[in-house]
Parts: sequence; structure tokens; C-alpha cells
Amino acid sequence: MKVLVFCALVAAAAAWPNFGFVNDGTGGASDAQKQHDVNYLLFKVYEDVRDENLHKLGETFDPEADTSHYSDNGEAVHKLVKELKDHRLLQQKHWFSLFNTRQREEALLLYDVLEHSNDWQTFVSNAAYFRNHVNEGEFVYALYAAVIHSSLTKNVVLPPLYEVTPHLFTNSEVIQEAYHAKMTQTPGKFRSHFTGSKKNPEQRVAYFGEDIGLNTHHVTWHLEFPFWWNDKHEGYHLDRKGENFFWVHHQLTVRFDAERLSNHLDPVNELHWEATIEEGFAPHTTYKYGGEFPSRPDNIHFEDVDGIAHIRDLIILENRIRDAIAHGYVTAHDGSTVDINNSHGIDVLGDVIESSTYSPNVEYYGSLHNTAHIVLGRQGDPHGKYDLPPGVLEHFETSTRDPAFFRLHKYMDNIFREHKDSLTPYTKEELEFSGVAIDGVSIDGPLETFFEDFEYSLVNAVDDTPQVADVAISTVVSRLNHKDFSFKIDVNNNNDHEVLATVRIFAWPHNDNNDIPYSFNEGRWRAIELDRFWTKLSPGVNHIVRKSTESAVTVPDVPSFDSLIERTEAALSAGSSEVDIHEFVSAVGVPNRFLIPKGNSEGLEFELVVAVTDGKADAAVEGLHENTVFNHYGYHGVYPDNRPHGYPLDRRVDDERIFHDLSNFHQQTVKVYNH
Ligand SMILES: [Cu+2]
Repeated sequence: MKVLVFCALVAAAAAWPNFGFVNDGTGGASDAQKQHDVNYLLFKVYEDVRDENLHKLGETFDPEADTSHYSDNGEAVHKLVKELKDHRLLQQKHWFSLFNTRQREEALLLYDVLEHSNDWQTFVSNAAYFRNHVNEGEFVYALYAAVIHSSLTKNVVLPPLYEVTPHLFTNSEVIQEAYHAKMTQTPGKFRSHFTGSKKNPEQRVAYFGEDIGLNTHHVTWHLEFPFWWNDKHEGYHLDRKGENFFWVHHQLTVRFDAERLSNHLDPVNELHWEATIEEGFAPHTTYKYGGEFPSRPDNIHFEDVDGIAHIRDLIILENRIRDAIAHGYVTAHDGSTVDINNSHGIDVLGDVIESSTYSPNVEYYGSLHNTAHIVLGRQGDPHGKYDLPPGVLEHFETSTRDPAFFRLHKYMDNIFREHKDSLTPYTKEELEFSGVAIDGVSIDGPLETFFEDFEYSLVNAVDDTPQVADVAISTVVSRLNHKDFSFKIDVNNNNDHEVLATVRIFAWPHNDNNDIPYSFNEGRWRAIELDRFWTKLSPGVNHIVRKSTESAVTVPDVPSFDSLIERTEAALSAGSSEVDIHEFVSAVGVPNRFLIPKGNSEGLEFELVVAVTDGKADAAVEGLHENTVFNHYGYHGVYPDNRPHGYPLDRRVDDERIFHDLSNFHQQTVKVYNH
């Protein structure tokens, strides 16, 4: 019997090549216990931990005492402890930015310790210990990244970041009111306003860039697919990371433009290194420690940023990348060439542009995206004369607040488009799905958006001590939402057998800002992905009903920190080993509230497009289609859909009749209302 169990465990371990350690999948603690620990590690992260057991671990644990509990024999923990003993670590109560090389190194040292912890006891003891010793920003980053990537924490739900580090999401005026409420022990509920005034046209779309759910989506995506990810070190590969980088930002870009059209604004102009940055930005945001986020006035010209980059060098990097696109290949570090004139090219190009550790030649192509973020973020104080902390563009939590973020990403999106446009358009034969035809598409329920109030807690924003009781402090923000609806898709399968199908749903704005309809080729590039799923088609007529809440590109609201703690404690006291919160495990998608762009009172027209493609040909891995959802841009393991993101609209369309002749493709105009 013992031998059998042992074999089963070895087999289980073999299925997880990233962990040399053999365990039963739990790491010695229940999901409910892990959830409890993570909750309390993140609760009041600037204060002493409020859990007795964690407190004790923080005081007494010796990280180096028994290195047999680490899959790297303690290599990471020795490094981190040495830095700590040498007093080289960033002080506590100081700002932290992932774009700061040294600060990132420190955060990743802790991430590595957690990631190489073989069991929960080791993981949580290290987290509790280093919570007392490393900078709080570094700690939060390392713990979030570790919980997302460690096999020990598969079912742990991370509390919403806007309640863990509210300063990065909440206007300073409201934070001040929160401090006042705490000092006077008066409960308070304060309304948040967007940053600008009505004199600023950009204010009309501030509800998008400043939405705390959208900010969470953006920061979570970058946690799931970090640019620093090193396969050798972390033990596994993040599939199609470069292409995902393109796609997630492309979708942000086209979604933002659709919101602008809805608000009578022109689409975003791309950023240009030699032109004026027209829009300034006043973030109205303060670091918890380290002063205010710097502002940028209107109409400034790019200046070199001391210690980061010359504008001239960025232009050279851009030219090298555009050269690679024109040639159809990237030159690797060793001088060999990597062909990008194919479907996989976008993945390579994403790695090159971001850049990530997957870039074949970072020495030559540099890090256009990451460097541009810093350079743009520092334009308020490019020479460091005023000793300001990093700008909003140097944090994934805050960057979409600045309209210049979308200018920067439009610029990069256009470089990606140059590549996509260089590929041969799909032929009718490639796009066909033999025997399958869409008979009709209808929408059940209204396509209707509206604004609603949303409240979140600021209890973690303010300082306190255990001797002073908490009072309820929260803020109310206005946010976009929509009514629920369903797609009803009638598909005829004329084959005499069941077939597997991929259903892909997109929409693009019918008219541009001058009220001129987009051509098919322009529209398809602006297509917003609404959903992507697998289904089986029986012979004959199939009625597919797909609810808006089921969309694979969106996620529901994460439960509040309060309710997360409440549900966890209830589960633990009921003796349950898990907490019923599985639907919130991934927060990487766009908030479901943002599934469709804001409409207007007369109905804003969109071209709705449904493509039903051959699931068998699309499936990247045999059998995966049976039990796999696309999981919002992110997937651990091989991404189940073999097609490029955006397929079949990702390539240039010279002759739209090809699409209109396809029986497995459907297009119709729909209206989105806003009341
Ligand atoms: Cu980003």
C-alpha cells in the first residue's frame, strides 16, 4: 500500500515539473487556512500583523534553520538573509516601484523564497518573518506574485489591491478625509471624484482610466505575465507571453477609443518622441510614504531623463524594431535570425517591445515599453532636481489614470499593427468551417450601460495601533456597469456527426469621430473581444445561449477584504477546509462591468461580429477543449487556443467579401444605450 501511494505521489510531482518537491498538493494546510493566513498577512500591511500565530512566526522563525524545505536548497533565502544582515534592503515606510531596478531585485528575492518554499508552513513562516523586515511595497508585490504563481496557493483569492494599498487607487483629498475620520474616531463615507475638472475634455473618459477595477485588471495582468519572469529560475514557461502583452494592451487601446467615441472625443493620437505631449496630468494621488505623485503640465516637449534614457536612443530602438518588421525577422543575440513573418511573429515582437526576459536580443532592441513608461512618467522632473518620487506611469496600479498612458500604448499598438499588416491575409479556404453555418444571432436583454455607486473600505489606508479601535471609513466611486444580457446564436451543423466549435464574439464602433462608418479593415482592427468559448455542435440546428456574465475575457468583482475575511473565518469555525470563493481566484480579466462600452441615449451603433471556427483545428492541445475555458488572456500551461489572439480579424483584410461569403461568419449592427 505504501509503495502504491508513493508511486502516485511521484506521478503527481512529475506532472508539475516546476516543483522538485513531492507533496500532496496541499502543502500541509487546508485552503481555508491558507486563505486566512494570506488575508492577515495583507491586512494593515504597514502595521504589526494582527494574527497571533503569524505574529509569533514573524518573531521566532529562522528562515535559514532548515533548508530542506526549499526546492532550491535555500539558495534564495541565503541571498535575502545576507542582504538583510548587511543592511542593504530598502527601508520600510518608503515608496516602492517595480521599475526601480534595485527595488525590483529585492522584491524578487522575497518572491523567490516564497516560490521555492515546498510546503505551506515554510511559505507562511517566511512571509510572516519578512513582513517585519522588508519594505511593505516590496512585500505586497512579492506576496501577490507568489500567491498567483505558487502551486501551494492555487485556490487562494487575493484581496482587492485597492483595499490593501488604497493610496495607489484613491485621490489624496479622500485619503485626507480618511485620516481625519480615524483621528477623530468618527465613521465616514467619502465620495471620490475623478482627477480633473470639466474644463478638461479628458475628464469625460476619466471613469475608464481611473476605474479601480480596470487598474486591478492591468496590475494583475502584469503580475500573471511579469516582464522579469525567467524560465530557468522559475521552472516553467509562460506560454505566448509576448503575444498576450500585445493583446491585453491592444484591447485596452481599442476599448478606450470606443469609450472616447461614446463621449464625443477623438480617438487617441499616438505619442511621438519629437512632438508635444499635449495633455498634462495631475494625479491627485499621494504615496502612503514618500510624498505626492508628480504632475505634468500641458504641452511639454520630451526631455532626456537623467540616468534612464536619451530620447534619441528611444528613437533608435524604435527604428531597429521597425526595421525588423520590414525585414520579417528579428536578429537574435548570437547573430542568428528569428523569422517573424508568421503567426508566431507577434509573440516574438511582444517580447522584444516590452521587453521581457524572453526577448531574443535585449542588447540590440532594448526595452522600448518599460523605458518609455519611466521616461514619460518622469517628464515632470526629468533631471531629478526636485527629488520627486516616481510618477503614475511607473506603477501598473496607477498608470492608466494618466491619459498619456493610452498615447504611449497607441504608439506601440501601431508598431504591432505594422507587423500584423505585413502578414498575408487569410484566404476563404483557411477561414471556412465545412458544413457549419450561422443562421442568426440575436441578443436577449438590453445592451444598456449605466453608472452606479460603488463603495470600498479605506480602513487599510490610515495608520493605527491595536489600542485604537477601527471606525468604518470608506469611499464611494461612480463606475460604469451594464445590464445583463445573453447572446443567442443559431448554428446549423450539416455534417452527419458532432463537431467541436470555437465561438468568437467581437464588436467595433460603427462610426468614427466624424460619423463616417469604419471600413471593414479599419473596424476589424478596432474590434473589442467580447467572448471566446468552445462548444459542441450536434448535427442539425443548435441554439447556443451565452450569458454576458460568462464572458471569458472578464472577471466578476472581487469580494471586499472585509467579506473575504468574514467568509474565511466562517468556513474555519464551521470546520470546513475550503472557502466557497473559487470564481474569484483569477482577477486578470477586464471587469465584467466593462464588457460593453458606454452607450448613449439614442443608441450608439456597433458592428457585432460572430465567428464560429473549427474547434478541432483551433485546439492547441488534444482534449483540452473538454474542460478548459480561455481564462481571460491568461493561462497556466499551453494556451488552449492555437489561433492568434483576435483571430480571424487579426490580419489585414483587403477584400471584405471573403468574410461576407463565409457561412460561419456573421455581422450585424447593434445599438448600445446608456441611461
Ligand atoms: Cu501594461
